[in-house]
Amino acid sequence: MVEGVETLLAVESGAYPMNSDLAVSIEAVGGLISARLDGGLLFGTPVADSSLSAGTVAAYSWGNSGVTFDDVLVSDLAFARAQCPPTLLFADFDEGGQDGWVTVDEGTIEAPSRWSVQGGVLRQDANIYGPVWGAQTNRLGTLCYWADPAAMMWTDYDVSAVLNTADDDGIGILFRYKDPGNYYKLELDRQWSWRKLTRLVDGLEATLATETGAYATNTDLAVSIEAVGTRITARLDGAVLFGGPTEDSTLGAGTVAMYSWGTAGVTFDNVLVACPLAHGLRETVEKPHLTAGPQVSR
Ligand SMILES: [Ca+2]
Ligand SMILES: [Ca+2]
Repeated sequence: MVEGVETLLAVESGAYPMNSDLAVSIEAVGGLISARLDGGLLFGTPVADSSLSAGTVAAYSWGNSGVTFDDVLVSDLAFARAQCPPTLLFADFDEGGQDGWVTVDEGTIEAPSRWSVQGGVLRQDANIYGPVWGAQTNRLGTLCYWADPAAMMWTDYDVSAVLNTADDDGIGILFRYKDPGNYYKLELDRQWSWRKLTRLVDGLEATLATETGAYATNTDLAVSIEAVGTRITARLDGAVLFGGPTEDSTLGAGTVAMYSWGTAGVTFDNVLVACPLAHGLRETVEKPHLTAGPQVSR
């Protein structure tokens, strides 16, 4: 609401359970707003808006006779993110084309890749893959990495992006990418129904975590990875994958890349790389103290 004029910034369908404690949080950092309900990111992505830059908080009700608010907590994220700027990279591909992004083709079948920026998203439209059809490990796909030299020094960060495909093969995000032989990869595969966290060091692949599970086609998928020290936490639509964080100390720094394996037609949007919240504060922000409050009447 600016000067009494309302603008809709984001909307999605979804109800809330009645007579239940709801953990609602909003993170406002610079021009990015992240809203969460019970820890899950709403709208699939942080929302960009810079109209209002300062102000207090308020509790709100519309047509609710009997709603309670408790444990209101406002934390200073400028303090939490003091180790580095809050936003290292935000790419919405709405302007500037593919500037700064460099592609690497690993696979040789149905190559080359076809990366482009069209309609406000980064696209990859070739079915490029390798080394053989049906490969479950040592996959050779295609990647597009953020080639800023400063990004090669990034150590601890959250990377998130919105992925969408009508195909059913490998899609994902690479992080702490140093060169084509050294990086971490989170890959999701619908056809074979798995998610994998792998490590490539001097060209040798190791699987760090795996679980079964597909992904929805023609649907915006919120994929994120938090890499802090040796702890790696991957999320799909806000839900933590692999049952919790994975520990690995091999690769300490590097940039991010978007990834495709045998997927003809995948889009990437709203790539956000930000400093992770200070350890402990994330728990505080995402899971406010859920005390047993009075029952809410309707
Ligand atoms: Ca966009
Ligand atoms: Ca395919």
